[in-house]
Amino acid sequence: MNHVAELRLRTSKGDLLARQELVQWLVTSDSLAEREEAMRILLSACDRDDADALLLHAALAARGVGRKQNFEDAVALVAKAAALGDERARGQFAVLGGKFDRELWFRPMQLRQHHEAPRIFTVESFIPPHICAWFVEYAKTQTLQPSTVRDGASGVDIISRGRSATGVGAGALAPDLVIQLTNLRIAGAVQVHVAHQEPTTILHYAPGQEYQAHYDLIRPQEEAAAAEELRVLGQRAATVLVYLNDGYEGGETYFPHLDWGFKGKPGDALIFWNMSAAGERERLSLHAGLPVTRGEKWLLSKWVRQKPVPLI
Ligand SMILES: O=C(O)CCC(=O)C(=O)O
Repeated sequence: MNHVAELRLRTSKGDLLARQELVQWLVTSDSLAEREEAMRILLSACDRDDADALLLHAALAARGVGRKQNFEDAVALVAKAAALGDERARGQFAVLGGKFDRELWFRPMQLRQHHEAPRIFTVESFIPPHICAWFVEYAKTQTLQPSTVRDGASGVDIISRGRSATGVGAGALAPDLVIQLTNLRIAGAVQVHVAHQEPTTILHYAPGQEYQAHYDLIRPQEEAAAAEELRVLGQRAATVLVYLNDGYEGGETYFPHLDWGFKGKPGDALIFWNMSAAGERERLSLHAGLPVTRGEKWLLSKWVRQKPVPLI
């Protein structure tokens, strides 16, 4: 039995987790009939006051997946889930200020350029501190996993001493409107459609933890192992880092070839292009998260691909 057939069966037996996953698979299907089926299943669960369904619907409304994009609808769906007593929804609703604040999420941003090759920019107050706090709280409610790096020879993600932070991911259809709106703001900053984004990662560095100098792009010697990935997704064209807290020492993001580093205030963003505008690898994009020497560092990390990334 294929995965979707199995999810259908489990859903028919009342498995709510399977239903959420089934909706995600069907809503991203190439088949119109399956996308319509997804929305029928989801809307009927929303009508039954199912908070999980309402939060997933809110994420789809924000992304414009399976339905028309509408941010006011998205907030209304979160409000309904919050009124039902769902804790995650209450948290999202509170942090959103109970409304869709277009001024906050889509306000113009000032990119300050620091380097030409690679193109490196910073944005002050990219998101406000209370949204940063939301991300940190979100991560704290999840089980932080050891971060991984790509093994150049096999192309497989492995745990490495060179990347000692832990982290938690949130996929493209994460039922969290704050994450969805932040992704759209990131898309605005890099001027690349949100569909090109890899999942959001929230990284946590304890004292002594670091991310040693590395490239986010796939290097020539890794191309063979990553051939299929390159064909489907292209390179990691850009990296966006949003600093989520302060009060720690060390932990600067540092570019050794440029002898330049940045450590943002909570809500500041660092944007750098691993690929040049002409589509060449940026050799000087080598960068590191220097060891944290005191306190803890929380960071939102987003990689933006040259091609759209499957939603699930
Ligand atoms: O922690 C940092 O400042 C750097 C993170 C990083 O290099 C990455 O996520 O690619």
